[in-house]
Amino acid sequence: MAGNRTFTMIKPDAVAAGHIGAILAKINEAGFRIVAMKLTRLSAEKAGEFYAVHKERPFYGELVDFMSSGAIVSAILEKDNAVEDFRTLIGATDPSKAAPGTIRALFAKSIGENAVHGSDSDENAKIESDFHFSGLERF
Ligand code: 3AN
Repeated sequence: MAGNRTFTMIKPDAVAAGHIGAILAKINEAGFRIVAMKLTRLSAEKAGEFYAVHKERPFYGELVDFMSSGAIVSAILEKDNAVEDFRTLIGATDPSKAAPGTIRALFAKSIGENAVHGSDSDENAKIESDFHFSGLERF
């Protein structure tokens, strides 16, 4: 059975461009409830740990530099079928291939600076949520 929580980050490009409010509005309109949320910044070390699964990919260094380059919004979101439905809402990794109206089609600059993160499985949603939030920060 699909889980009902996913984890997201509004990435430094979208925060710097002033898109936090518009992206949160899309998330709420799509029926997600915000369980936890904060404005924060990842150190290079923490960004490297978060994206450790991509360590062997050629873009790993660029990804870590970018994700630690400025403030992000991290959040846990709740809805039936959360992981899959949120990935549909954000669109393809490459914004030029993202469906019209998706968050990445609307707000992302490039495949590297693509506005938002969304967990790719229930297992990773739990790991990523636990990386960013304690139990006391969830409502
Ligand atoms: P998604 O975020 O859609 O799950 P992944 O897991 O393939 O995509 O990639 C994780 C992150 O790595 C992406 N959100 C993006 O920021 C970055 N990334 C993926 N592919 C590239 C690439 N070819 N060049 C630069 N950065 C990339």
